[in-house]
Amino acid sequence: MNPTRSFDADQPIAEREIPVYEALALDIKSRGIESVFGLMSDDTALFVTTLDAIGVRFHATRHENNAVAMAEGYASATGRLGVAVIGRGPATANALHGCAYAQRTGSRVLLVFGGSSLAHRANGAAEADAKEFNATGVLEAMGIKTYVANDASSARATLAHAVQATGQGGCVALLLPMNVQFQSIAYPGAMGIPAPAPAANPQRIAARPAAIGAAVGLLAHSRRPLIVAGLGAHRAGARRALEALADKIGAVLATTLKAKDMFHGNAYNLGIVGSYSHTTARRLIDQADCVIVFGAGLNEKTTSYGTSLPTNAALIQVDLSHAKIGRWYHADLSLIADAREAAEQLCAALPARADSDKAFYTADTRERLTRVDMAAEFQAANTDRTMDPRSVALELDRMLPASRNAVYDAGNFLQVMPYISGLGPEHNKNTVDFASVGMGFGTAMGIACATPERSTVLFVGDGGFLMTMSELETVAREGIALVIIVLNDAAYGAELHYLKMRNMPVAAAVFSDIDFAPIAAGFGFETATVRTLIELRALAPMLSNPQGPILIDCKINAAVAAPFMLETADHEKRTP
Ligand SMILES: Cc1ncc(C[n+]2csc(CCOP(=O)(O)OP(=O)(O)O)c2C)c(N)n1
Ligand SMILES: [Mg+2]
Repeated sequence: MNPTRSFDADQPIAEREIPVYEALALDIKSRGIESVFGLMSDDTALFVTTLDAIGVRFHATRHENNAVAMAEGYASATGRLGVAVIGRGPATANALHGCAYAQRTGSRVLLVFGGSSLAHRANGAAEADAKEFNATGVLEAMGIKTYVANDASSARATLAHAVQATGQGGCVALLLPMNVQFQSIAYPGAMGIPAPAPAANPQRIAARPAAIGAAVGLLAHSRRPLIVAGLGAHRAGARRALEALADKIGAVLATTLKAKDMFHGNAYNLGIVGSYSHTTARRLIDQADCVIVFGAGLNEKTTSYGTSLPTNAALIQVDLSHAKIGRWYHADLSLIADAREAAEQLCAALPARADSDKAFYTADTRERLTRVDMAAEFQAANTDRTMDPRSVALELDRMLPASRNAVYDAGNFLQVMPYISGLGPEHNKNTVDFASVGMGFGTAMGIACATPERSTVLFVGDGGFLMTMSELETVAREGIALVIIVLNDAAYGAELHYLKMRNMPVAAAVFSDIDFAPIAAGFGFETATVRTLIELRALAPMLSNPQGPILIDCKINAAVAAPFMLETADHEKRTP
């Protein structure tokens, strides 16, 4: 690469031809893409260096999975295209977990991979490439549409097609074989097609009038309706429409875990349905005589294996996807529609209801909900050297800035989620789409990069942290102001409880008590090790306005099993 060359996507480079990788970099820039995430290999080093040189910032991670997670976090926080650039062969193999995860989130991510040269396959003469790997086969098997830049003359068009395909949501892969990247082509100027912006509401599909009529008929008999909203409803921008519908029919409002805090501030907000529910919510949900579900798949986590919703209540399920209707739970009536559109249709079609027919809408319900005290939901199990994770969560909830993004890895510690309040689903990122451990750290870095104006806090177990802690270096090098809360039970807590509940020895799931703070301090983090709530409270000045990278190693009591662990074990006992 000639360092004196000026890179400008809109200027014809008439004087000579340029390598394909450079043309692709210029095209990426011309689409308004400002950041890419990755870990370079020999086949992508020139490409990412060129991207960075022309002003498309290359954020380098220390593991490929975390680069893909970072691109997904960036995409989910901005609604823009997330781009990850990953090497071929072993690097691609390293990234596959992240790819499977990102694919399941539905975020728009372009996965650019290097590829072995195609030429030697044609003439059988080129040297062997130990990194050769059937990436297309693997990625397609994972359900990821994969484009290959087969030759220099069509490479730019292939990039354009791949970017275009991300407009449908989800991940799209683009393979760039080395021999194609390094050929030269004329570059008459940028293709000038911006990356497809996500439509505010891409599919505002209305429900069939007959289905609305049937739903109105069911709701006419309901005195105590419950509205359950999932991430689909949040993505459809349905909050106001659902609140208006609730108000009209006297419904209480709840969400799935993924749509946590969607009804934050509403007087009839019950919080989360399922094992994360508080006692008051459970009691009110039990009284519901009709449940209307918007944009939620109703998996066993939401329904607590079929026990969290009253079984005798009629259930109306609203979803854009036929495949989601009745998939995991029964649906008595289905509306194939956009959540917001259907809520508005129902609101318009339903007759006004007298206050006396809104059995949930009483001063008593409102008072019970304002009196909810999460600290009274459990008996704190603090010990001399460890804290109850729920107490830690309640303390942190008070201490961390109110305007924050919370990102969660996965494990037994996820039981802290209901104790940490949030401003809405867009500020809570739960990375369990693939039930993975290890997607939290990268995602949190991507979200923090995308939204530097607000604090991003990663909640991670010690096991998930051990899997991804190489990224401490990335946070420090990139100057990402991330707060990492390690919920350290010195164990794979989820497996520990899994084994314990089945009367098996737990030794293989237990670690030594690792002190992570000095390790993070070595990377330049501000750190603390905390064993008591008093020590934790003393960190208020550090946590109330975090400026640089912070890591708090919270030693928590491994004996506290998450309610969802107990539910799974109970379900197993009930199922032959
Ligand atoms: C990639 C991956 N590996 C393994 C698992 C199985 N698994 C689920 S939870 C868990 C324990 C995670 O430990 P930690 O991060 O310390 O959280 P804890 O359960 O202790 O709260 C493991 C190993 C998984 N879900 N994903
Ligand atoms: Mg643990």
